[in-house]
Amino acid sequence: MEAIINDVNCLIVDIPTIRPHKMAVSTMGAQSLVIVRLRCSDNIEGIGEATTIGGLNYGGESPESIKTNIEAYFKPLLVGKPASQIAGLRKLLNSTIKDNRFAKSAIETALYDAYGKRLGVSVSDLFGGRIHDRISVAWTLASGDTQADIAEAQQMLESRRHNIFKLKIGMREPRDDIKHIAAIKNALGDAVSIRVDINQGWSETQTIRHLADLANVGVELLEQPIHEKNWEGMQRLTALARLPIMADEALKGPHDAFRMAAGHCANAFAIKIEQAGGLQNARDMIAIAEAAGIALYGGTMLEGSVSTIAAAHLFSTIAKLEWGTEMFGPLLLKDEILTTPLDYSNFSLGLPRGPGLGIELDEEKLVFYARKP
Ligand code: MUC
Ligand code: MG
Repeated sequence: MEAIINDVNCLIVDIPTIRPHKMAVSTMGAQSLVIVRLRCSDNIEGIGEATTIGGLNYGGESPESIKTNIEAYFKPLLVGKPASQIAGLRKLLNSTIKDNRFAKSAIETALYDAYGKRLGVSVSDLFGGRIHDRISVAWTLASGDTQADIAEAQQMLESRRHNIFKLKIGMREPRDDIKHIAAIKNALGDAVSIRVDINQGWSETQTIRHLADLANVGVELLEQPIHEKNWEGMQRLTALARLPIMADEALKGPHDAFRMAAGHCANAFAIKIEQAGGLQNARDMIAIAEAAGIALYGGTMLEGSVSTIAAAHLFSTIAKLEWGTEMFGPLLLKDEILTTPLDYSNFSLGLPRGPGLGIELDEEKLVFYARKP
């Protein structure tokens, strides 16, 4: 008998970060994960996650709005529907609910998790099967202090956790940022790859002025330096061919990916399942990038373990992730909400083998960190 969706529940879980995470958009001291639990008539539960950065600092959806919208608008559409008809449910949600990409991603993740558990296969199997058992994972240095960043990076290298570092810049004067990057690169040497993310903090002219400096101090990739709507500026920066330019905030789904690819507005795409509106949209964006010869990077919204591993399942099925991934979100949090933490070792994240997402929520931790009304 066909499994039916019986219930959809949402929980906001607030977990402190291991240190303040400073970005041009906001400084984060805690992360709020919206955990979605989708109960089906065959007793299978699918789990998903929607997580934003700094409440409304990064985009139009906040943890609170995601929970409210799922409960008020998504749930009535989903309850009573066949749980395995994911394409049909996606069509229903997209035709009834505008935007809300993060909420849609959480629901779609939960549907794939439940479907995988039902069939006894992993989410990566549902996307064609994994090509990689492990994916490389960068770490973001964003303490705001150069010496603290160096010490943190050295610790990551010694423990063989990360050797690729993304630096968050754009809060200081550009010349101070360049000194900050140079000091970190000099201290760490050639064993590491350094990229920078400006989170739209610079103007196009500022970026043009400092492209050569960034390249000279060893930056390998420049992420979203200018405003997300300034696609022509991204196109001009890419055409300068001084540094590979990666689009992040500009990419809010397959339409953006297509238009950015057609306009030669980036050399690389940061693919984020939540920004994309879900796993399938992210897969479509990947296909567009592959067809256009645009390099791929697995991006994060500093998500917890559920969304992180969902994205990792998808990324494991991609033939070439030229710039690796930054699926380190759970490591930025002081505590883990899974019974078995994700496997971070040897500069990479290992994919679990179990059905669905292959993870299990720790109920006690959820109760402990759940936001109280
Ligand atoms: C972003 O803009 O890429 C990803 C890593 C990190 O530190 O911040 C995020 C968001
Ligand atoms: Mg970014």
